[in-house]
Amino acid sequence: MRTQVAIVGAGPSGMLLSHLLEREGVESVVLEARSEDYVASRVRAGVLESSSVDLLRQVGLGDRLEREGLHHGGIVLAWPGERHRVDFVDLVERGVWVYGQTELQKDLIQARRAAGQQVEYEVSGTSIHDVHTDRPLVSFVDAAGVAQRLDADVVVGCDGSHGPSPAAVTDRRTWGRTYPFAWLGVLADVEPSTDELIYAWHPEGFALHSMRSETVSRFYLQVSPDEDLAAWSDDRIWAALAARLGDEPGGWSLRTGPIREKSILPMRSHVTAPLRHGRLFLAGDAGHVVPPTGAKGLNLAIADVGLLAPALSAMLRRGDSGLADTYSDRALRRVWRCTQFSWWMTMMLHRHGDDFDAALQLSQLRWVTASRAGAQGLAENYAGLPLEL
Ligand code: RFL
Ligand code: PHB
Repeated sequence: MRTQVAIVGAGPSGMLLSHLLEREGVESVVLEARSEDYVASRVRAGVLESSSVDLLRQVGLGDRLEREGLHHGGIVLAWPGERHRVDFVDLVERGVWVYGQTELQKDLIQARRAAGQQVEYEVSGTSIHDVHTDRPLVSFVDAAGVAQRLDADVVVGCDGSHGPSPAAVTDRRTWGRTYPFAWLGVLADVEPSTDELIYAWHPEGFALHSMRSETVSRFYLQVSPDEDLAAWSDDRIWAALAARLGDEPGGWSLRTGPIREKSILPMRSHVTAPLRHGRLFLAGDAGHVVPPTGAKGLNLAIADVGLLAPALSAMLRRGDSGLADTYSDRALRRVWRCTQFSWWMTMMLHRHGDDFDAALQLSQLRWVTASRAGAQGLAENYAGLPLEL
């Protein structure tokens, strides 16, 4: 097989890149290790920044998002006895959209299918070769078990943090942090008990109340990284959520309902640089991972491919490699901003250390909610910065 851009990974970064390239008149083939059903039903992120939504709208992917997505003008920060709204629209004149990554993934799959895009699902043995020549290639075994070879002008690794492409950047430098806690994620068929997301600090650990629709709620609880999921019955989950989110007789109360899915997610920060090695480029989680507290991972994946698609188009259609040469530096500026913000939100909200750390966290929460300057910093980062920083 031969194409202009070989894309490894059909998650949001790979599928959106393929969509953007087609609009630029550049052909691609997408290779994916999992099945289409698996990719379309993975429960993951839920929050889109306004710049992500602007990009999706501009390229014809905003219709269902605008119909079914929930526009939120702020978030609530809570700790025992206190609840404060951070009003993004007032502070930075933009909000965010709650729209599940699953839904965006379905929109991407549908748009690529309508365009006749070649996506090879259930491939194995993906291996990237010759990235220092102008004819790089990807070898793989297709779903029928036949060995294949895809020749391309450029290969883009959109294969997440466990795929083969990050390791193919042999001169890379990496930075990382593994946090001493994890999230227990819960999806429940119950009407949300709040209009906006609640991020709660609590002596027993962080809790987050998010949502997917008017009938589906999403929750997270801070747990230990080696937590046994079997130790968390539905009753224990609801009791912990009620306590940490601040359910009080006569005050705010948590609605409960059937739990559809629960899983444990490790939390880490990780950055790889550069995001280019010869004719191999990295985008999305293949280049960087953030803890989910700042709701940035999916947005960074969207921003990366928003920078990469015009760069590849200029390189492959006009022989102008200027934007491709600066892609890594431009993308990494935003990656480090979001890495710092995600680390900061994580360290402010999760229980760790001793009572001194807890007192510092509470002081910071009070400042961020009482001072306009403090709140504005959070709002500007959470609601999203412009594509180019
Ligand atoms: P993905 O989505 O991991 O897709 C990579 C794809 O590559 C495939 N692959 C291979 N394909 C071919 N050959 C191989 N050898 C391959 N190896 C792997 C994989 O099967 C997969 O389909 O990366 P991408 O596209 O870069 O997208 C990144 C986002 O998925 C991720 O950053 C977000 O989900 C992170 N995240 C959140 N981000 C936000 O912006 N807002 C949020 O609210 C938010 N919440 C979350 C999150 C991530 C979570 N989890 C589970 C990690 C909440 C959670 C719980
Ligand atoms: C989600 O709804 O899955 C979600 C929302 C906000 C976060 C992380 C995850 O910070």
